[in-house]
Amino acid sequence: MNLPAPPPVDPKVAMGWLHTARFLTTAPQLQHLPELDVPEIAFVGRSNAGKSTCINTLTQQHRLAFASKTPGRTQSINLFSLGKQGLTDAVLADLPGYGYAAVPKAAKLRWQQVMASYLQTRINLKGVVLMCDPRLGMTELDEILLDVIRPRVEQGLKLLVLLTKADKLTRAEGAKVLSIVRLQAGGGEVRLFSALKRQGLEEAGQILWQWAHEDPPRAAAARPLAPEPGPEHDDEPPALD
Ligand SMILES: Nc1nc2c(ncn2[C@@H]2O[C@H](COP(=O)(O)OP(=O)(O)O)[C@@H](O)[C@H]2O)c(=O)[nH]1
Ligand SMILES: [Mg+2]
Repeated sequence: MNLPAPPPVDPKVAMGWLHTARFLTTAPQLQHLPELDVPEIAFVGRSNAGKSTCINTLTQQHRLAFASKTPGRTQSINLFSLGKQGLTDAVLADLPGYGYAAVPKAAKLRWQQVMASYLQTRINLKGVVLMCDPRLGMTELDEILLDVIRPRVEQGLKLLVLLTKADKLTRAEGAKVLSIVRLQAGGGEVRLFSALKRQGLEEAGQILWQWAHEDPPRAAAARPLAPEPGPEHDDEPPALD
């Protein structure tokens, strides 16, 4: 049964939520990742696709994910917490970029394996944001990644493909690449995105907010800041209902 789509969240709410991002931890290997019971949203893409710039723009924190001119450098999974009043209700995971030619082959293969097992086994993974440079389109490595996550996407894992640096495309080029990648993204959403022009920014924020908030909050996640249960009040007036 298909439930009607909920109304989109106010973009101000979605962006305000993303702006709460703060560094949580860095994990050089999968076994170093903390077990979490809040929804996790992973950012993946080729080196130089604009992933760090995208994360920094969405979270409005210009050094959260290091945008760099030396691609292939980030070799760990970095987690960032999201949520108001210090309460973590979701986590962003910044995965190492792939496909950078100068990275030694053994290191490349190791990272492909780490990434694949992360995407296949991370229990609280709720959605994947795949960033692609639309001038390259979906590359072979992007396709491999989509194949890796396809079984989970069929079971409800969310997918958003962001075609980055859209400011470099004409309107016609943008429309064309959008229609091609929509066919390739089987079941995922696809949007044009430009950090430079802030194109598609709020819409991406709304999609991520929706992913993180469509299930009722888990009691365990909300516990740290929930008020202690007070003593029963015998003198309270009976409820008028
Ligand atoms: N024109 C343009 N360039 C961008 C945009 N986003 C990123 N870039 C550039 O693309 C290059 C790679 O960006 P970066 O975020 O480091 O990519 P990453 O390797 O995927 O993390 C940098 O030179 C950025 O300045 C964008 O929206 N528009
Ligand atoms: Mg980067």
